[in-house]
Amino acid sequence: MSDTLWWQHGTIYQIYPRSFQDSNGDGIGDLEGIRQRLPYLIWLGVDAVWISPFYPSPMADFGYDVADYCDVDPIFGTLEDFDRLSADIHKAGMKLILDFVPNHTSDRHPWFQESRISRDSPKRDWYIWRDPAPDGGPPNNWISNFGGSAWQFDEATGQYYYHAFLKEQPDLNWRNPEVRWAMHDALRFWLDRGVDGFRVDVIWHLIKDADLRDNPINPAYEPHQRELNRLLEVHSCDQPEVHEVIAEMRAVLEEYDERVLIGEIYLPIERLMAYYGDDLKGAHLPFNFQLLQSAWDARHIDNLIREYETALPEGGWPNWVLGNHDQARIADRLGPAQARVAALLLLTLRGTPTLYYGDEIGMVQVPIPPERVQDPWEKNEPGLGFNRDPARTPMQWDESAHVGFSTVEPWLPVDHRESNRNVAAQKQDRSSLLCLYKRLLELRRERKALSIGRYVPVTAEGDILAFRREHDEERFLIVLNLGSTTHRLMLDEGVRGHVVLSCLGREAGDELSGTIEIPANEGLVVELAD
Ligand code: TEU
Ligand code: CA
Repeated sequence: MSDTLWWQHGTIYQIYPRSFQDSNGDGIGDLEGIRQRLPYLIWLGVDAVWISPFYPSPMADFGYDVADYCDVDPIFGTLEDFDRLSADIHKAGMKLILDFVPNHTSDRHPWFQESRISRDSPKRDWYIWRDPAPDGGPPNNWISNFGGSAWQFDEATGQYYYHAFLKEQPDLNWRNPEVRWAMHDALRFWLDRGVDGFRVDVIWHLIKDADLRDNPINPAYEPHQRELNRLLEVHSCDQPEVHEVIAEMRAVLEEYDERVLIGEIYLPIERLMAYYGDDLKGAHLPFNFQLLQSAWDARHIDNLIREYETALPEGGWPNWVLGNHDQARIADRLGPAQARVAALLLLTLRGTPTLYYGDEIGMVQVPIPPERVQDPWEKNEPGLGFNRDPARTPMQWDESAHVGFSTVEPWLPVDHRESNRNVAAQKQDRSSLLCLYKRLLELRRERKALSIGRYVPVTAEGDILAFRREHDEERFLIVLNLGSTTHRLMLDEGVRGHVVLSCLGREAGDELSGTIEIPANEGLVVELAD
């Protein structure tokens, strides 16, 4: 497909490396484990692998607290392991995307160690240090994403430093050009080693208000919400100057061929679009988390697809995400029947799909006993349902004691509740969710209309969501029933087609015209005839 780039027509698969495959029997996944499982990803038919952070880290936030941007944590292996993995990924014709965490470092990073020594340290201004307020308290009212003040007092120099996440994750000062240059060098380190792109962690956080003004109170705050929501994040993120910083990062990638810059951004559609940048010089793909955050309602989702498509800047490439390591598992949220509908939706929408490991076998939230909680957010704001561990449990390869993930008890519990919720069982069963994913990925590769074709909205009612995808002579109608009763959809006069793929196993080749019945939980890919 030479008219589009790999990150436009391809599918991205996210691996949380602690939980994909353990190769050395310590109960924690590693790079060599990922390499051993590549045949699975090739069989499945994804095009690119994004690996969550594996850099040296004290693991206060499981790798999102980086102590060295240019190495591999011994838990995950070595740089040699990385090179082997990268070589095998590329040999298979796949691409490799790394997770880049530029907003903050670990408090053990040598830069921060040096920064905290004295107020005159050459690295002092690499972080965000401020004097206490007149009453001795924190410099402003900003709240950490994981609860509590976002400021930590440091006895040694009598100042506070800012941390949008844990106190073990001090924020870098991206207004300082030295910080930018150092981080650009880290990008080049991996680009030179052959990585094909980056998913940039909390990219909308990089620049804060120059005067660090207080955030306004959120009048809609309710006590069951995270503490962060007490305030509106008006001054602590999404500042206009961030776009210049992103354009500079993008320019570093442009020194190389066909690399991709993906931004992790939790913002409403209209603010998200700014992250494509002026003249599309920002992120290639500002992550679109709409499906993760919306009620599973056909009318609602229809609206948000239209809204998103309409809001895209000219030439901006869309993308869709169904799950990640911070969110509850999609199959848990929707149940097994709608998880199939969701798969069909993700892989037929216009735009690059990102798939979270395990979602293709319908992994659900795994209960975590209190004594095994790992997530620092749950430890900081316990009992409110924020624990991210249930969506980060070991990949379920088979039915053995440690689900084929490890030879020992893994770092998080494994799920044994369903005997067919694993790769081995679902590979054998043509009606499984895994086989549906595989078939969808195959179809998407075969039929250009489904990957790069136009999106054309179709009017439908009730629980039915419908749209068309078109490219040259190829035309598909996608019809999904997001509800639990049968609905009818009237095809326009003269329109006919045949079923290519069905969530409920309806015969491929079935001819359709006139009024079609769509049972509960059905999803159809219909090829239209002219
Ligand atoms: O997540 C950023 C982020 O905003 C989430 O923590 C979000 O607040 C939460 O999941 C609710 O939607 C990124 C990483 O993906 C996450 O794992 C890290 O903990 C965080 O940044 C800090 O690096
Ligand atoms: Ca291991």
